[in-house]
Amino acid sequence: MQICSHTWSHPNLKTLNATEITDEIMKNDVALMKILGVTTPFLRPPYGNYNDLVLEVASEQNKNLLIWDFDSGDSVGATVQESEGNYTAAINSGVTTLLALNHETEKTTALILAAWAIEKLQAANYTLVTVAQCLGLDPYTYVGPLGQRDDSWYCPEDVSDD
Ligand SMILES: *[C@@H]1O[C@H](CO)[C@@H](O)[C@H](O)[C@H]1NC(C)=O
Ligand SMILES: *[C@@H]1O[C@H](CO)[C@@H](O)[C@H](O)[C@H]1NC(C)=O
Ligand SMILES: CC(=O)N[C@H]1CO[C@H](CO)[C@@H](O)[C@@H]1O
Repeated sequence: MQICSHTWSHPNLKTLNATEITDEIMKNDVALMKILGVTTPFLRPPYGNYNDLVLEVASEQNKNLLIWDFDSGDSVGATVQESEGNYTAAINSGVTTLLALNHETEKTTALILAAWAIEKLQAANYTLVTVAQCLGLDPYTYVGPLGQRDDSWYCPEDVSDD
């Protein structure tokens, strides 16, 4: 497991200015530091959306952007069976690496699809690694003690769970 950033409130970063992008990155960094005691050098932009400004601000904030090259389809309505078909097609195509997009917020992904995919990929001799392991980079730029929950721990109600 490796925890990365996905921004604070899941916006389309292409629609934000530099200040707003910085705020989205920093707020989530503060939360990860409080909850887990880590700083991540990786960020997956919501919807996979980014532009030159996003790249520039991410770089200033010491973040590498992560993009997938395989989509299980779980967040856009694929059933478990359809997602399994997508994995099987990818495996059968002979690709040697897969950076797979899945959403644990989809209950069936967490409870059924993930276990199925792990078994199939391992049976096909894929080695499962974190992104950091794949790139030979450190998973975190800082690892320290967990924070203690206090009044500053809250979630705004408008945060999307996608
Ligand atoms: C960025 O957008 C925010 C909110 O729309 C606005 O208040 C702020 O002035 C903008 N900052 C810059 C530098 O354009
Ligand atoms: C996986 O690797 C093992 C050991 O090298 C080999 O026997 C097996 O045929 C491979 N399986 C596939 C599906 O390539
Ligand atoms: C992202 C992706 O490839 N999704 C496909 C998964 O499988 C379903 C059903 O075959 C397709 O409709 C999706 O396009």
